[in-house]
Amino acid sequence: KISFSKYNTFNDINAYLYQLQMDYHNLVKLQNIGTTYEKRGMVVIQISSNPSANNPIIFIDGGIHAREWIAPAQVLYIINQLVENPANRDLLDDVDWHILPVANPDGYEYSQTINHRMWRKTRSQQAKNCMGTDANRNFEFYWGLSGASSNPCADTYKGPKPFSEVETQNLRDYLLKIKKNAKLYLTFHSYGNLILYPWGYTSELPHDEFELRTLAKEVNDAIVKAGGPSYTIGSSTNVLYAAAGGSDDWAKGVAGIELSYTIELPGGKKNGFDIPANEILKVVNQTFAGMIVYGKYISVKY
Ligand code: 0X9
Ligand code: ZN
Repeated sequence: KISFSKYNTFNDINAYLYQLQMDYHNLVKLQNIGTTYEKRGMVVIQISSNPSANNPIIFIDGGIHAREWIAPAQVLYIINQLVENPANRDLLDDVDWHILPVANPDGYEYSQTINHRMWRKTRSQQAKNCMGTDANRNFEFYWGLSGASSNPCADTYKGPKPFSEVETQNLRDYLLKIKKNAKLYLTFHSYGNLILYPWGYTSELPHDEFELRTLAKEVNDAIVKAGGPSYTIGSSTNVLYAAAGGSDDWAKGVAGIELSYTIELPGGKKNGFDIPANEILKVVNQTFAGMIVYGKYISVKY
């Protein structure tokens, strides 16, 4: 029931993951990494053609921000191509892919209800009349230092404390569990055509900035070659703004996953978050060309 000519519901996305586990049981394993504030299950799909090989892991998530619907669609397409398109089987030879298509399920579902299209945060109760924390300000790495709000009613509310949200706790605990083998962290957002790398909390650059930038350029070249837009490349702070507590900074700074990127996908013409449904497939297919580059890079390096 999932499709790339409409935006799928959280239930349809999860049902698809369970279907893949049944149809491709030698390739796919699901891992429930915990439940959300509203008790939805967060499911990671592990895709591996050789689970005993101790391969390097690429971890991907989408939908940390509820309204950025193209992100779960992109991540779902990556899953679809890795599992169901035999032409991509070689991408599984030396790399395992662990993928969380919807990192903020409560928010995603809420943004699909009437009048709440622009919801960004989680759905936990924070004040009498204000719900939600910005999950991408809630990670414990220079938490609250820059670009985050202390106002529970604000869209960039950092939360009452680091990892106050069960959703960010679940993601944290899973990444800590796989960190030994995890070599690349990719988190999909929208919009703006940006390939961002740390740091987001400071304008200072990481020690391996050259590698982060060079790989991003190769990814962009592949996307452009596939007919996609050209992405702006740089550190989050320098390209966008300073904002501490993001998952990308935490993945690199705490979990030690040195290659860490936030990809801001293309936007739509009117409302930036509303790419017309009939353009989803084009966008996610163009971006997938970049995933091939990431996959090859990790398989050659490790
Ligand atoms: O502000 C964000 O969280 C991201 N942009 S968005 O428009 N999708 O909200 C950018 C995050 C970049 N990374 C960090 N600041 N750590
Ligand atoms: Zn976002």
